[in-house]
Amino acid sequence: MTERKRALITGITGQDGSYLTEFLLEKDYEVHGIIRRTSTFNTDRLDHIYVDPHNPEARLFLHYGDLTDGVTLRRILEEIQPVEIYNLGAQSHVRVSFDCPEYTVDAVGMGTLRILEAIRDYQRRTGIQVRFYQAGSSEMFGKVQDVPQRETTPFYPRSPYACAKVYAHWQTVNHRESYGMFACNGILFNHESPRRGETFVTRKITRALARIVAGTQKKLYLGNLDSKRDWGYAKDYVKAMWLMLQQDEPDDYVIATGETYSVKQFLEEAFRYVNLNWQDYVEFDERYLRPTEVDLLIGDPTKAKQKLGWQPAVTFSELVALMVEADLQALGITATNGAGSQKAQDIATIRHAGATH
Ligand code: NDP
Ligand code: GDR
Repeated sequence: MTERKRALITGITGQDGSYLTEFLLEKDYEVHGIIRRTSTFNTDRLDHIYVDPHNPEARLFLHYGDLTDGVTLRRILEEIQPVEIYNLGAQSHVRVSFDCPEYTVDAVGMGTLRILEAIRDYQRRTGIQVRFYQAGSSEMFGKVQDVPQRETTPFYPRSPYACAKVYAHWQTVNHRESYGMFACNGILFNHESPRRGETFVTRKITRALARIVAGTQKKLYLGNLDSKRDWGYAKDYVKAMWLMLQQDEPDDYVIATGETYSVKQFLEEAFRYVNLNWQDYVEFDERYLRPTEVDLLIGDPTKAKQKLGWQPAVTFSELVALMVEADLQALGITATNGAGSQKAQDIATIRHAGATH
């Protein structure tokens, strides 16, 4: 009998961490995650799959730690002895990174270095190889230089968050080349879901829309509506992370849909789903503008398609439908749009059978 694979995930309580955990549990992994101590529970996205660790069937375990605390990271690595590490932890909000640049860079940039160095020492001491995934971002491309953006497109980061991700990217490459580590960078374009953090623009829109339909919110305040993003479905994207670590050689991959839509188009699509006109509800608030904006992101996922056999399953309009539907359901509102509702259910049940949002 082969031994069960053990994975460690930083950022396990986040959108991607929760989907990746489900994915790995389905593949019979034992999954360990690092969580931060908070004054209220922050494990909502994991509660449906969490099993009391006293239960012999338990395969999901949580450990207190922080990417800014290298000693604890090392201790957890030594204790768990994982064969795969997924570094998803980050202060991941671009606008907030302008407000808290030093902390953002510490967690995102230095945090990655801390894990890489811990792995390096662990491997040298034990001779056991650990495969490492770094959660890179399309934000690293920043100012438009090349369309669509691919693995060879130069980086031009436009925020403290993106600058830190560029550092983490190159440090991962450097550890791969210096020490022969199996370390991969995923360069993931925006990916969303009903579990998306409430302050990112897609979820902010779908959540507000549900409240507008419920009659508990009148206006939605947003910033720049003209920026364009390559939006995919988070559940599709965590599979790509895993695929990268199953290859013979470590490499870096762009993960994207290859299509781009503006924030305005997202608004149109979402409000149309409930037969409302977004112009009647959306107001501008300069608070949501960034000192420097990323205007256009569109990725070329050809390499991932060819080498990983990966491709997205959910289209832009299906994604919007899924998110709107989930936020409506959360407020107990059903089937405002019969056809759309059926479509969202089909996506959830057929393409991603058995999983919950
Ligand atoms: P989320 O913001 O939903 O989750 C971030 C996770 O990181 C949370 O679990 C959070 O914990 C944790 N975290 C934050 N700060 C620290 C810290 N100092 N130490 C340890 N953990 C910390 O992000 P996503 O799930 O959307 O994204 C996952 C990763 O992928 C991030 O690194 C993000 O930058 C990157 N990325 C995301 C994309 C996207 O479109 N979603 C696209 C490209 C890259 P807590 O719950 O306690 O706050
Ligand atoms: P992004 O996502 O910055 O692309 O980073 P976000 O949803 O925050 O912004 C997308 C675009 O929408 C515009 N926008 C607003 N954004 C927010 N959050 N709130 C608003 O009110 C608002 N109004 C307009 C923004 O200016 C921007 O142009 C996400 C994060 O998940 C990163 O961690 C990840 O690396 C990248 O995606 C890829």
